[in-house]
Amino acid sequence: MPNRFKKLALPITFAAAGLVTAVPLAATALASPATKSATPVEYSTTLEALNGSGASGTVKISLDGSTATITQKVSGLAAMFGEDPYPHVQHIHIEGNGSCPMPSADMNDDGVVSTTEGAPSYGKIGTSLTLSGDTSPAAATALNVAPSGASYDYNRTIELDAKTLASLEDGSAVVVVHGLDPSTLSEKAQGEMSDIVPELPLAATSPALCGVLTATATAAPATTAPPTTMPMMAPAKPMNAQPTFTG
Ligand SMILES: [Cu+2]
Repeated sequence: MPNRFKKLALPITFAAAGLVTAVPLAATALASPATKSATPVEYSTTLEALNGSGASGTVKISLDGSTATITQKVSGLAAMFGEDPYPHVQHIHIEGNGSCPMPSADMNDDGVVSTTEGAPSYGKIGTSLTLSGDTSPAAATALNVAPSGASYDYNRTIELDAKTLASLEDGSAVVVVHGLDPSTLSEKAQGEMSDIVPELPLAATSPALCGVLTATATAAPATTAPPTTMPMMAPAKPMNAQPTFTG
């Protein structure tokens, strides 16, 4: 890279003044990726119940370049699927409206906003938040690597693809956790099969939690720490001296 830069810079030295401005531009372009990876960005969301699941949760994503450290806590989800802990497939959905669907998204009036019916709001699957292995959309309905049970903590560091990263940046990345307790569904919905996995009941794949990821903070670089602490320390002196002033 330095070699290429020298070759590029040489002809520019002989060029007209107008072209010289290309040098700082090129330098900025080379420097920016390093700056980006040195300053992790944090995204987070509060997961809200969908389809009357009564569940709740939080998700935090610390992003360093394309490496995402995901910290998620959920509770109140459907606990059992027959004899087994209920598997909850979960994803970062992308390229939708960057929102969670309203009950009015239920197009077939079965009382459930299915995964497909919610898609105009939260978009398609960008990343599968699995316990291990594949995190691509191909692993979207892999029940054996889905977190399970009514409550769980999910912690995993994964690589995000370009599409998911782009949606995080433009505010259209949405976390969706799937899997409803069938007994809470309407009679009509209880008799239906899943819109995305035909061999499963509708309840198994329908969304139970949803939250739009927003950039909450840029991890403070060490250089900004002193200015932040200085003003906080300054009022401490008058407060300590307060008895003298009031007396
Ligand atoms: Cu999903």
